[in-house]
Amino acid sequence: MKFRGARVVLEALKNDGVKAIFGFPGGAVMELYDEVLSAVDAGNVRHVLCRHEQGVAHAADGYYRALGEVGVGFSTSGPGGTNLLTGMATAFLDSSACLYVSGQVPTSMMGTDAFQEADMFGLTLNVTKHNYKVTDVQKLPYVMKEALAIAQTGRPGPVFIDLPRDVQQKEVEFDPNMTVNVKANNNSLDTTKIKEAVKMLLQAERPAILAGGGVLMSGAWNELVQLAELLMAPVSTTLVAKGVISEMHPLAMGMAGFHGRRTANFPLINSDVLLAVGCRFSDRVTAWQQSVWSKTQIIHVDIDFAEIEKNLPVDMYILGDAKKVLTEMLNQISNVEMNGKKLEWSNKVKELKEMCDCNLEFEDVPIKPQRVMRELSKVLSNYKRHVVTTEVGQNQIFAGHFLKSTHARSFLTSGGLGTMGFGFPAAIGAKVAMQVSGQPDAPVVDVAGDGSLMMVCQEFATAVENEIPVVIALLNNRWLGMVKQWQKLFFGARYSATNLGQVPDFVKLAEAFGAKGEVVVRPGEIREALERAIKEGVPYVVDIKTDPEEDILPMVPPPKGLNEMIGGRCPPELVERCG
Ligand SMILES: Cc1ncc(C[n+]2csc(CCOP(=O)(O)OP(=O)(O)O)c2C)c(N)n1
Ligand SMILES: [Mg+2]
Repeated sequence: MKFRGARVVLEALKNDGVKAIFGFPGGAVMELYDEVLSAVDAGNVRHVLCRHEQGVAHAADGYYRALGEVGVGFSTSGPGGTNLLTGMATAFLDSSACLYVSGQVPTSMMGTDAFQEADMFGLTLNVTKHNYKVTDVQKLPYVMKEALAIAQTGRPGPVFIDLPRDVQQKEVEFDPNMTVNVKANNNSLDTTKIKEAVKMLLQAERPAILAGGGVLMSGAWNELVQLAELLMAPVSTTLVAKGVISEMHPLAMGMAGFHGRRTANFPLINSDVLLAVGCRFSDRVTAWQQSVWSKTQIIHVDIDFAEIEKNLPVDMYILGDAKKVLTEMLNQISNVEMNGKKLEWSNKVKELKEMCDCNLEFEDVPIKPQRVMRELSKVLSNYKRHVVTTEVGQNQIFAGHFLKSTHARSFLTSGGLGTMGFGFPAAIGAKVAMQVSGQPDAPVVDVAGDGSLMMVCQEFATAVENEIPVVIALLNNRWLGMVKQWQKLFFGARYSATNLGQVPDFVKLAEAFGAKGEVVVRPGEIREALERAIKEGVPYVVDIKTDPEEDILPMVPPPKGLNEMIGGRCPPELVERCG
């Protein structure tokens, strides 16, 4: 069939099963948006008009993270494209499969500093897995197919297409069954190495597992839990992988890293064999002293060879998709005898976990953020499927520590780039994902900070207008709390530019957009307010006045290692045992 370029984009998306597009139009995508209208009218796809292209980018990312299907975002050229960049970098650092398409000035005008011309190809080079500038419509069908495949094959990542206006207008033959050849390094597994790794883990006295985002992306969470149970190995997760093992599971130790839990860090550096799956040993996880990791023999499983020993030396690596590798490990596990001492270790870490499951029933006013997480966990435990997103700052780390995530793809956060303003649009994307996949009643809650929410509060309009009932659990401390915490701890409490002063009345703000909200000042009111917000079925902000003096601790102070955490409310016997 012959189509104009703009239609080819929509046809290729339909062909790939894409059910939603997030976008914001403009002069350079007039044809593309003309085709969006036809596709929407034909019932092929839903289009969500966001109110800022950063919102577009994060919403597409949130959609992917919640559903595991490619997130798609459209923008116009120039400022539309540059507004996407932060979201693209966010998706890139957390390996989200997204496809972003921007319009571009006509090919005849490229390089003339034409109106709304920005070199998006150049600008996106370093924040995408792959990018294209399509100047010949004949190439567009293949590019569309290949771009979708690259985003979703192997280690996922965002792909960008720069699409000049005349390429959208010209016609080309489109064959929906055209095949593309995208190679991923997940084809042949090194079974000998896997056998050896299984042997090491079975013979270990103190095995441990560190699970990263790769476990989510490959859908390997069941295999992970099965392996952990067979090995009696505690599982710590990175921040983005929260939920790959239910945090109610006795072997789930929580979020690791320099802002992580003592109980999650302890097994990483005190195990004799550590299996790290789908993680990249980012500086957030390793902290600043790598030598403390040298006591353990590390087996690193990753799909991306570039991650092997990029950040931390390892003793063995296995290249491959996490699900395939873990499945093969499970196949081989009966071959070797188990080291009997495992039970002792397993009981010890379980004991630590229980010790660390501290009382969060704070009655204080202003409210302690820990109490909010406790109440939110309780409310969400009534819903088998739910999604929590976070902004960035203390709100994110309080959620990382104290929210009990119970299933995969239920905790979406900007781990790599740490982008304030991610949570709200990502929640919108996640809720759309729930809606288009037949789970419209799954609650989606953004754990927000006041500073972060102000960066993207125009998206209330998106949520209201498109009937996307997300809930914002706002930890309103009137500060850029995390930066303030660092100033308190490491800069002699010299608070430079972190007091937000007069923050808006967030309930009125929500109401101005047609959303709803309420203020919560007492801990006893949190749960009912959250329940009301979820049941209301409209975008809803629960504006919780929290204590600006409550820091999120423990943490590793720079330039220390994971064994030197400071602060926190952990019981002294736990501190003594974990360090
Ligand atoms: C876009 C962006 N700008 C600046 C920062 C640096 N930063 C990290 S946390 C933080 C404070 C966030 O404040 P708020 O959203 O109120 O969250 P809180 O820490 O108070 O919970 C800042 C400014 C960032 N992460 N992202
Ligand atoms: Mg704040």
